[in-house]
Amino acid sequence: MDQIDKIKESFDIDIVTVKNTSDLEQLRVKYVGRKGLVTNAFSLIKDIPNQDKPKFGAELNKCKNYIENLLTEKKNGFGESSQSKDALDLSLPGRKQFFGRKHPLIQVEDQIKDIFRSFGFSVEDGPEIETDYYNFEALNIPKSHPARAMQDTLYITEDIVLRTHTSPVQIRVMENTPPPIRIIAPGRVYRRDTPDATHSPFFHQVEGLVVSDTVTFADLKGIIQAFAHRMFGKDAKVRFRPSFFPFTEPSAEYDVWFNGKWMEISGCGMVHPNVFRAVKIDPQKYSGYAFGMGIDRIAMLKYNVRDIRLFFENDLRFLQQF
Ligand code: 2NM
Repeated sequence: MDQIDKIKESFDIDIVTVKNTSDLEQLRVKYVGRKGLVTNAFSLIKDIPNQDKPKFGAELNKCKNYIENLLTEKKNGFGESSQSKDALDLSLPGRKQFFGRKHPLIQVEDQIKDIFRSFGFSVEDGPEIETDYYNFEALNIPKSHPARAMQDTLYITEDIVLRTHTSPVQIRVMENTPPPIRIIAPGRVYRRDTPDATHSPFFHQVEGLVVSDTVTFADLKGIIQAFAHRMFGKDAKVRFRPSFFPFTEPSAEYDVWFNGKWMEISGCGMVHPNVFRAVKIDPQKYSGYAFGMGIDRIAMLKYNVRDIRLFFENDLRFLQQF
């Protein structure tokens, strides 16, 4: 019985010095391992008088349970702390969530579409690879026109081009839809240009077209004015300057007064009778107006971007500002 008490006392001293799981394992071997102190004590039973055997056995079992329980308790303590260290380090910084956003040109395009939708226009699109007929011929652009020259247009074959404007979309709609027509056609267009701060071989346009038996140049001016107010604010003014396009007559360019200066947006005019004839709309019965604007240009003015190429380089330091 003294032996058992000594084992317990010695264990109680040892257990407080345990610092880690390997110390703990050493203790387990020392006391309850195959050749441990408790295990050895069981072999003493055979030398004990018979009447004392049960008491000694019971006491030794109590001692063994006591030691094993404490070892397990201690081990669980280590287990928890070492597990939380490995699996969940609360000192790590959080992982930042990155949210995507719309490209500034898409933001401006969406804004333009929303404004025209609120005026009752619908949004149409069409192919970026076009035939000579839809890009030029149907738009009353003669074979001799400089836009048709190789140095201005990107040709795929003699008869197939990358569209230089979205007007072919309007032609397709007029071919397929009886008036009244009230549409805009936003999209990417291509010109053979050497890139610099104000030129890119591809850029973005919105063109609009209204065809009915009553529209006049006054309606055209009204819609452009209303658009400018919505896009650039109530102080925006619009001015029209006489101009020339093969597909409209009369034609004008228009500017918007914004941020203290006139900025050139693009052109407009009344649809040329030859364009109506090409799509089999009777120019005696119907009139139409059309206009165009550069999305990239508007975005540059709106956000004060000095180089159009920034829109196409996909540099996040630039794009994340919008
Ligand atoms: C512009 C300027 C003036 C235009 C004309 C047509 C069509 F198909 F009706 F003839 N669509 N777009 C037009 C007219 C476009 O952008 C500078």
